[in-house]
Amino acid sequence: MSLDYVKFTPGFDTFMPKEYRDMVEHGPFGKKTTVSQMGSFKEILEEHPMCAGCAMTLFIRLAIVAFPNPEDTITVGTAGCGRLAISQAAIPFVYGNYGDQNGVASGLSRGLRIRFGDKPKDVVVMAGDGGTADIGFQQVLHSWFRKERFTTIMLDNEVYGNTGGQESGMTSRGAVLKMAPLGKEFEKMDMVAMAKIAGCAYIATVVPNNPRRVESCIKKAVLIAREVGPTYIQAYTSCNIEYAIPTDQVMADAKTVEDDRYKFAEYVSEDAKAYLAERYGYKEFIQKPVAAVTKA
Ligand SMILES: Cc1ncc(C[n+]2csc(CCOP(=O)(O)OP(=O)(O)O)c2C)c(N)n1
Ligand code: SF4
Repeated sequence: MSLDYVKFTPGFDTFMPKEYRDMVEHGPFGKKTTVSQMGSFKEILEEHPMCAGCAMTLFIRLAIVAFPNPEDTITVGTAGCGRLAISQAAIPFVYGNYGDQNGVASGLSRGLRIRFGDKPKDVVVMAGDGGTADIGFQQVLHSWFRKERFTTIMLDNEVYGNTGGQESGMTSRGAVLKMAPLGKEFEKMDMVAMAKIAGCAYIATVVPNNPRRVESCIKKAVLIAREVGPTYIQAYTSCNIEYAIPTDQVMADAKTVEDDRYKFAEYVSEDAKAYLAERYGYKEFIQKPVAAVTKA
């Protein structure tokens, strides 16, 4: 895991498939590519088997473009739709049992720190709302309380999409789904509040409509997790199949949901602000000098 792992092995370069060649020659490894440049470089995730128009796929694609050091990043996932795309990306992906992702990521992140010392190796979990808030809930919460330094991203499509439409803890109250025909009885879980109580150093809620915002959140979350503490991003990534959203209205739906109940919100701890300012030059977090108090 470094720039070396994407180089051609001497003697084999002429035999490598075109896709691989493109990735080495025109991929984002070792460069500072941004979402604004999408279309001008070979992306780490391009082809995938997700449903046409799936907003989750767009979000995953944006998230991967936003990784600050993709050549030094390992993604961790679990059962659910998202892994179908993440596993097609040209960076390492670890797949645990359903719900194990934050336990796996804890061990991986600790091991990488022992093995590579100061050289950052970023661990990013991406899992569905069922994997994060239901089946993996205990491991997610414990990784946060233990201050494990990696990023957790919930791909919140508010349903078990991969298994055909069961309600999850993140489904809104009253929502009717194929396998919840009477409507969900309980409120959507407040995972953001839980992340705050558990001591996450950075928390954000986003929708995929604003690629630059997604990029900014992912970058901050990954950088903060390197040294300060756990970080959490909750992304509304609608399931157009289970919620019957016509594919040409997926983005309009995301905008409506954002305005209605999924507003962009960001929490950055004081330690994380100082770290981003000092280490990475984030101007918005540079402390302004306190004006001197003069006695009359
Ligand atoms: C231990 C275990 N239980 C159940 C399953 C079946 N299963 C696979 S994906 C899934 C639901 C995924 O829902 P979510 O995590 O919300 O992700 P989505 O598919 O909606 O992205 C379930 C129940 C499994 N693979 N392993
Ligand atoms: S079932 Fe839903 S979440 Fe899964 S790939 Fe299809 S649209 Fe996306």
